Amino acid sequence: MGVDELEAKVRALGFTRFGIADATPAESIDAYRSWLDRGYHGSMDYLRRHAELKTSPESLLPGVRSVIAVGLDYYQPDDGVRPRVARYAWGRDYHRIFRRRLSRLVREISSSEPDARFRITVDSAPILEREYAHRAGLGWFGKNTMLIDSRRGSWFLIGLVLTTLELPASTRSLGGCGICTSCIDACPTGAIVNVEGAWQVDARQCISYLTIEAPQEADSRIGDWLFGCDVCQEVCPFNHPGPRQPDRATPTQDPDLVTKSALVQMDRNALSRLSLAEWDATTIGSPLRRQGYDGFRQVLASADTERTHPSRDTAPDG
Ligand code: B12
Ligand code: SF4
Ligand code: SF4
Repeated sequence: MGVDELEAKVRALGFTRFGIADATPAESIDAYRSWLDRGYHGSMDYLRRHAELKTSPESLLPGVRSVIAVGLDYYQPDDGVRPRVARYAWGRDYHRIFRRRLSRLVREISSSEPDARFRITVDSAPILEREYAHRAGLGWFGKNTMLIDSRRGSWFLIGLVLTTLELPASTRSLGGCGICTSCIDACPTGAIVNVEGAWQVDARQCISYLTIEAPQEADSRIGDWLFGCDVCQEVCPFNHPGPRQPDRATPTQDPDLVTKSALVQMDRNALSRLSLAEWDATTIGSPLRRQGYDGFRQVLASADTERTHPSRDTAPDG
């Protein structure tokens, strides 16, 4: 199958970014290890357990030759609801969206390539997703550690398909932050740290981790966030449209993302009345389920909706 045909299939499935990387070993494994050695992963023990597997995609799919990287843009303007939920979690769970669509992609490719083997990874598999997406041309690493595309910004999620097919690699993304430090200045908890000249996120300080992975009682660091955090993307100039980059921060039209789950639209009073049974019913198929009911209650009790910081989201209708 040719690359143009492959890209057409990927885009027909609703993905908005596409590229191919060679499946050679990870180049940034030392940076990853140094992040672990500093303890920046906090209680996410699986990240340490996976470290050896992450050295090469070969450990996930023996005989792998290529990595197909796809991206899904999810931006929507700030809806004013407080406490806040990070935008990636407004719609259906992206793990499910990617798995369903990528399984279909694999079936379609297999019909013309019956001997090829595949492995889909979305978020939790032991592979450095951003590195392979970078090598596939989807973006470069910003100081906030997000993968950023100069033309279209960083509001996109990543999925990979490892395959034994030999496909021509795309050109890597070029770009950089220059002298900008907006995300570092704006991060409410100082989670973006410089380690020997490179920028890393100390997850233990990151509101995304504090609200989703390790909720605690009375944690004032989380500000007005209920789930995740978008601050270091909201302030990034690459996420603001300009005369020559009108495609940045274009609101998604994807049907799986635009329909917001009910919990995302509730104010503090409505949230505090949610019983376990109601929370359970409301979070089916939503990323918010990962928090667990106890975590949700702890974060809600900690979230300070009076101490809001103004959103610096300058999307046209935001
Ligand atoms: C653990 C994790 C977290 C942790 C730690 C985040 C972090 N920055 O490390 C927490 C819970 C805090 C988190 C938060 C978020 N996450 Co997260 N997370 C992950 C996960 C599972 C692993 C990331 C990881 O390995 N971190 C360790 C550090 C060391 O990796 P790193 O910062 O990317 O560092 C690399 C670069 O520095 C790179 N590098 C730097 N320069 C160069 C140059 C070259 C040439 C190369 C090759 C490499 C390179 O080398 C390092 C190692 O690879 C990935 C999925 C996956 N399996 O990869 C998603 C992932 C990174 N998360 C994602 C998202 C969307 C988020 C949030 C925006 C969610 C939210 N709104 O709350 C926030 C963003 C916070 C932030 N600023 O990073 C997306 C990122 C998409 C994108 N466009 O970049 C991913 C890829 C999930 C996905 N499948 O879409 N996340
Ligand atoms: S997601 Fe929020 S807390 Fe985490 S690094 Fe970005 S701005 Fe800081
Ligand atoms: S806000 Fe500035 S420093 Fe941070 S990632 Fe964006 S361009 Fe880079």
